[in-house]
Amino acid sequence: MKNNLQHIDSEIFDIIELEKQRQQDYITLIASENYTSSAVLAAQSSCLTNKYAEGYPDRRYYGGCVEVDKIEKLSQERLKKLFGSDHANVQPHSGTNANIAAYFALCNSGDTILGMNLNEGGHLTHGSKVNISGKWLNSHTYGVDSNGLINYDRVQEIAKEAKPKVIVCGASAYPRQIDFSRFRQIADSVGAYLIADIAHIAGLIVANLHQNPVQYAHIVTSTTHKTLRGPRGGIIMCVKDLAKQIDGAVFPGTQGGPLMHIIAAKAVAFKEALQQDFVRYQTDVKNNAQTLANALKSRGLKLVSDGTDNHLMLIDLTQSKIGNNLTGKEVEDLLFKANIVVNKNTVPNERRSPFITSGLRVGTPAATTRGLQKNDFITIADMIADIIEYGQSSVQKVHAKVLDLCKKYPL
Ligand code: DSN
Repeated sequence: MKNNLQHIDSEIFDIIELEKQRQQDYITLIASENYTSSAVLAAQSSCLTNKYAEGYPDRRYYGGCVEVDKIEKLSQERLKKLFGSDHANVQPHSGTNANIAAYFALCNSGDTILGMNLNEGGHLTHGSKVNISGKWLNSHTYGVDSNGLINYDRVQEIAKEAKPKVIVCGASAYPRQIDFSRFRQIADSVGAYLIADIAHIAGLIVANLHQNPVQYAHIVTSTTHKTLRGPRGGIIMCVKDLAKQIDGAVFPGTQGGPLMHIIAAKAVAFKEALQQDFVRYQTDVKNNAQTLANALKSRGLKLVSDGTDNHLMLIDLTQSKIGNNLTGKEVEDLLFKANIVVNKNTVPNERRSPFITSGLRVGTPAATTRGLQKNDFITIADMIADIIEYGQSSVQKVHAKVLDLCKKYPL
């Protein structure tokens, strides 16, 4: 029998079915994507989407919030437990919203912030001039050195000159550990607040595979759908003293009604992340990234910072021994034809536009969720290297191998 969606809107139903098949038939190596559990999906598509609940538990602007209050409280408590934080706000609709609210809590228009340069691994909301964080605030940036690493002494010098009110650390494309405690020392030395954006590495932090910034940063922001494997959304944690400011900056400062179905799905994801299995999964993510990185290097590909100690790596095509004339966009397109999905990415000292780029960002969280093992990641490295080395002529062969792999690991 046709299900309701199929009956009412077969156009949307059919496209969703096609996307389901695409997800089944492609290997996802986009470092920021993952597959949620069916429990998360169930909460996300529940009747909670029907409820308005502006405000916070026990302090709402609408009636009928008894049940959603319980959900938001559970979500907050689980999040606090997961990271050991004093205060949690689970309402941000996304990581971007979380960061904007964090600035809104601390800054006035025109205040100075210091964040990581977008081209060298940062995020749009860390002060990019095309984002509200770089337009509404006076943003300065730090980057990486010639080895692809954050040079903390240099960050200290820039902070001393810029005198920021806020330093933002965390990244979207940085393959190495981030020293949050050093960032806090730098922030303290110039009297700045420290915001740590852990969107990419949140899962690794939960599993104790990366330093936890909660004890160092005044505010910690994240998404919930990357390594954390929850629904699409954002979160903020902070020290007690800033709790009121953060809550006010999220609602009514920068958002209206919270998405209660998503807040429930976040709670489910936090419960899953509190299980021992989650630690095993994160350990696999990290080990698989190292396997992939080493195998790519052995084929002559150059990785920014020469490797990884988290879930992602950046291939620098300009420095690699193979595929030297290809751009990030060309390789992304060729890999897509072979059913491997990655994203082109700028590399340090990038000469090309963000639409073309000289690099690729590759990550293991989604494929690890799918169940791929160490040997599969060695195979994937060879497939990527074949595409880069032999171009179009290798696409058909790699495509057939990818389909075999996808069949072996159904979603
Ligand atoms: N777009 C995300 C990523 O891919 O890293 C960051 O917001």
